[in-house]
Amino acid sequence: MKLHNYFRSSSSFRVRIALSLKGLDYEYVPVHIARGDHRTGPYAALSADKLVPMLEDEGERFSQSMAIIEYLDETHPEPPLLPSDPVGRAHVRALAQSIACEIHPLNNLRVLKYLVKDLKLDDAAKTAWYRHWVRDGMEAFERQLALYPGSTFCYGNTPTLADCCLVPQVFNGRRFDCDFSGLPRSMAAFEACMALDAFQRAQPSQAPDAEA
Ligand SMILES: N[C@@H](CCC(=O)N[C@@H](CS)C(=O)NCC(=O)O)C(=O)O
Repeated sequence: MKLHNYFRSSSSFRVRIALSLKGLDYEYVPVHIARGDHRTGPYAALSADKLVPMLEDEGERFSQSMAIIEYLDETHPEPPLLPSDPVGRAHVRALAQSIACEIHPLNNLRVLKYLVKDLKLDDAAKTAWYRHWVRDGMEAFERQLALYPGSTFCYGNTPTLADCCLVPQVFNGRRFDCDFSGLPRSMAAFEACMALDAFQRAQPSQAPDAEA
């Protein structure tokens, strides 16, 4: 398996967590998206959407982190990243999507670049935009967690797809000094994840292309 990804990319980090939780070996192929290598380099010819991550396995190329994680979960079922019952799966997917679909796309690299380059927002306005959508989305995430019984991780007592999304979002938000106060369930799940080796190994600072 080959994972085309970037150390700081939160979608990439989601997949690294899933691979790490499942103990799967893979070749790490760095794509420097901050430099634009995903749009112009050899990767652009490989990737239809010109986004990372992309997983190569069994002669196929898989895009979209959530689809990749579900593919890994189906092909390598242990430990499972989705509950065994349809109700649990729907809740976990909803939690994961509230980060992957409601927060992350608003703060993606190309969106931030568009705000600055085309709409002429200054750095302070761009950062305000970023922090606003992280805070707004995380408050919604916290309200959603409060609907479920107390648990160690986002949903239940083992990490799921929801935790694979939460942890990178917190890492990313911290780079922009986002406010994560008053989110007890979310942050307790984050801490529980970070107490596990699998999450530690997957974090950006441990990646082969990590930069200070
Ligand atoms: N929904 C996609 C998002 C992929 C994505 O946007 N990746 C970012 C890095 S986290 C990227 O490649 N950004 C490059 C850009 O915005 O030009 C997924 O979950 O994989």
